[in-house]
Amino acid sequence: MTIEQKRVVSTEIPGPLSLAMQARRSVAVASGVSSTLPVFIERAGGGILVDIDGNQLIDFGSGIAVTTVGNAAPRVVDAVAEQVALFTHTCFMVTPYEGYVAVAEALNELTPGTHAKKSALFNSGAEAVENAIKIARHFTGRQAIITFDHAYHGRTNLTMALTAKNMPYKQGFGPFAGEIYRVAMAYPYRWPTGPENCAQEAFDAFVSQVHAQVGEGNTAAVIIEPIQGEGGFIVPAPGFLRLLSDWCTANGVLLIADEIQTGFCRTGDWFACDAEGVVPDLITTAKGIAGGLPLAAVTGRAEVMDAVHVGGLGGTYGGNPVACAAALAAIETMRAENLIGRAREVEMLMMARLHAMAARFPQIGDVRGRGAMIAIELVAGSGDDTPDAALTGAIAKACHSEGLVVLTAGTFGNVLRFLPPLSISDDLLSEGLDIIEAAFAAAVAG
Ligand code: PLZ
Repeated sequence: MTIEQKRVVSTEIPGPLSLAMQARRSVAVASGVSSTLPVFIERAGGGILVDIDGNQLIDFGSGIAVTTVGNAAPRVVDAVAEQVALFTHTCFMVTPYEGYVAVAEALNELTPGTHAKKSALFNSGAEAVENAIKIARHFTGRQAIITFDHAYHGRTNLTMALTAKNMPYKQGFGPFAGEIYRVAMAYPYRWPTGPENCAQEAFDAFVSQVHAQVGEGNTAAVIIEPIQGEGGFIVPAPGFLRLLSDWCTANGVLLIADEIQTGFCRTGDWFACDAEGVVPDLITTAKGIAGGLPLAAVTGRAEVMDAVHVGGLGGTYGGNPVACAAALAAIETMRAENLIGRAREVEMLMMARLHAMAARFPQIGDVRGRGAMIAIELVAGSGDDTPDAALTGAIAKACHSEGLVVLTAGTFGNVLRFLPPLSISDDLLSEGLDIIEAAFAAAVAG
């Protein structure tokens, strides 16, 4: 069923049917699980989400960077239907099937580097990160893991420990896993001596901190998002990833790139590391890999992946056949529709508009990101970079009531981030940007 690619706001948002459903939900669903915008969705595709009140919302979220190929993308729908009718599950650890192997082959081919690689499949991003750490510790015989300010790696115990932000992710959930050490991120916009010094100074601080507080010889891995996601789409200063990668190689430390949010065409490359020519030892993927079905992976140097004893990795559902069929169809869609090229077009369109807005509104302190992973950081303005979370929330809310789904992010809650599906039209993109601009004009005038 095709959805007309048009925004329709025919009720208040949320509408009466969504409000009634929300009342039902609040009785049945644990309140710790929250929703950015409680409109209940009935259908979705292209760049549109259709709610149960018949409103058609423009999607600048992709379910947090998941539906890169679009919601209910035709190839994904067909592949899932076919697989689900054949068999739904055997458990790869009991009796295997081809789809899992084919996804591993695709990952080994598409991820950065031409060396021999192997993959293992899991269900969620957090589970992939957990397994990457298990593998890194096993291979190196070392325990310490270095993570960064503003990092996000998940909500399980080990990944909470890796994640930087307390509220809402960690508050009251400790104690956290040990042997995790946090260092400063090369965050150009907020680097004290200016963006031009950021890469080298952040790297120097990293080197001395690891040496003094951890010991290179105790360090199993450095884990980094090549563009930080939940932390606010922080693009590390150019050269920082390369410096880290070289240091890791020189010290027998593994570099783990968490490409769960950045991977699979999102940033205008297959993977965000590609833009800097950095080749990580291990890479974690999820989200965009399977067009909305739950699938995640660890891919890495064959000798690292094979260091773990037989039976040491696994899980009941990891690499479920339906999710694997979806992933193969999503990857085929990315190739056939040149979604790398499409992400770059989205970047050009969004960047031009957002830079123009930043010239108009001093509260837009920074415009950053790559491909269809773009954000603006909101501050007090006119030379004052104090984060403005209240303005960020107000603009997000104004966009929501106009039928545009936008997400916020950032350690200080002052980042508006845009993650449209790559199936969105230019018209919807432009209309979404018009809504954002109008929301700014109204908020800063008021
Ligand atoms: N690593 C880089 O972005 C998930 C989290 C939303 P899971 N990001 C969205 C929320 O509030 O829970 C993410 C990520 C990076 C790991 C993860 C974790 O992936 O599939 O949510 O476990």
